[in-house]
Amino acid sequence: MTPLIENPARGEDTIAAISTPFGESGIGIVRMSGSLAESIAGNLFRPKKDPSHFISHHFYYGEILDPKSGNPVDEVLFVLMKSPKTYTREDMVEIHCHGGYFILQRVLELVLQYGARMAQPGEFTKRAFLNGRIDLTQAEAVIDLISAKTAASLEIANQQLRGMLYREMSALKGNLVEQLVLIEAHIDFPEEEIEPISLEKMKQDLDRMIRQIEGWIASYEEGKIFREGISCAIIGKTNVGKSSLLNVLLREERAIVTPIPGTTRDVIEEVLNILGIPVRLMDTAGLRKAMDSIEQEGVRRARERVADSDFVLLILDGSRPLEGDDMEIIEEIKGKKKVVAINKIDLPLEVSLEDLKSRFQESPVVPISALKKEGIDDLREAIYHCLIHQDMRSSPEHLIVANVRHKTALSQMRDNLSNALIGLKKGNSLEFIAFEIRSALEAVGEMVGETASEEVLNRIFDQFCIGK
Ligand SMILES: Nc1nc2c(ncn2[C@@H]2O[C@H](COP(=O)(O)OP(=O)(O)OP(=O)(O)O)[C@@H](O)[C@H]2O)c(=O)[nH]1
Ligand SMILES: [Mg+2]
Repeated sequence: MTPLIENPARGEDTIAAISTPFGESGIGIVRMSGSLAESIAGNLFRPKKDPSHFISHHFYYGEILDPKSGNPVDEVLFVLMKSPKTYTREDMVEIHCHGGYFILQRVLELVLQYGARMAQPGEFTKRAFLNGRIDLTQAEAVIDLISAKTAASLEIANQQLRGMLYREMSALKGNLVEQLVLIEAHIDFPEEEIEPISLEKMKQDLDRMIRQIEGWIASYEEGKIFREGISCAIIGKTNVGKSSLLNVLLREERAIVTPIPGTTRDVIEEVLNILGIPVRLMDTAGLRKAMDSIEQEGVRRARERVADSDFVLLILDGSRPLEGDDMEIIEEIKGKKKVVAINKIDLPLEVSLEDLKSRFQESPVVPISALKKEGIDDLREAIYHCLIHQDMRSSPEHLIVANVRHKTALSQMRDNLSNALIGLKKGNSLEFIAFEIRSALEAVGEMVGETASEEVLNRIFDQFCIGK
């Protein structure tokens, strides 16, 4: 091992952090990255069998000792990963300790004492980006991966982490550079006019790129649904089975269900996963002319939630003809995105499904029985398709944009390229066209991080946890 360094040279920037969550756990990991990582660890780690040198990417069993007292701090597994095949592309060390708060703190203190400095949030990933292992969109995908709440949001994050967005942007950049070179050649030699064929091809290429970018922008709205989830109020008059449906969807007896109209007073809120979409579902008081002040407040809150929610699940009781309260609610939520469930189909039907389907032409109408748990899968499907138009489950290779920063950059590119295309059609000066294409290229550079400002980088990496 390398000799002990008590006072390492300043400026050698080796970072360290506890990379596992705070609290007690089976294992906890202290991680370091930087040129001093190996020598710092060499002061503290005593392997069970002393190897002549540590082989990169191999685990060693041993102890962390406090070098001053010689006392053991913990029994650990140690791994050294030599640059460049590491997360940050720098030398890295991981010390796998027992996952106790004081153990990890002590090991961290020791590595800091021997020359590492505390890592900032996301600094390991920032180094991976600055050292060119990943682009900015892949760094952002790491945050999404860690915070993914459903399988679908995980899939989108993974797609981005594998570099799909980056590859599309690189291809786009290649195309734009080609156009720019052509245009600039004509700006430099104005006596040579662009041939009509080249001009036509340029227009076609721009048009194709604009359409492709527009497709990605459209995927943002749907991607956002997977990433951030969506809120949905269950509404209907009293006693139609709203609370029963909430319980069935949650697969637990969360809300009180009774045959007495006006059972639910307060709003009951739970998050559930509907085919990969995190849905914040709110059971509300039945809407009717309230009997007492508590119920009045419940109805007021129900209306408030309806107004705030992204879409509503309207429940009608199929075992009774529609009545005044139903009509009022239907009128109230006219403009709202909704799915209509006709409940209690286990009883003789008193409504016509055909009539209801023609009444709600814009929204799916699904017959269900919350009591017998019938039609619930159909309802889940209907909610999914009401929100998501392209089936992402069956096309994992279809690029989904799920980040507002990316969407903003894409909108900028689309606007620049549209201006360039219009300019070409109108016969504007080539300088103007070149300017627009250059602006689009800047937006690409900003998106993948080639030209992103320090402020943008800080904003992104500040969202990370320490140790990632
Ligand atoms: N037959 C039948 N009864 C149902 C069904 N769903 C709910 N019910 C019954 O209808 C009654 C009211 O159900 P709830 O789930 O409390 O209805 P709600 O809409 O939440 O009622 P409020 O909270 O009072 O507005 C209960 O007796 C349920 O068992 C169904 O699919 N079929
Ligand atoms: Mg209820």
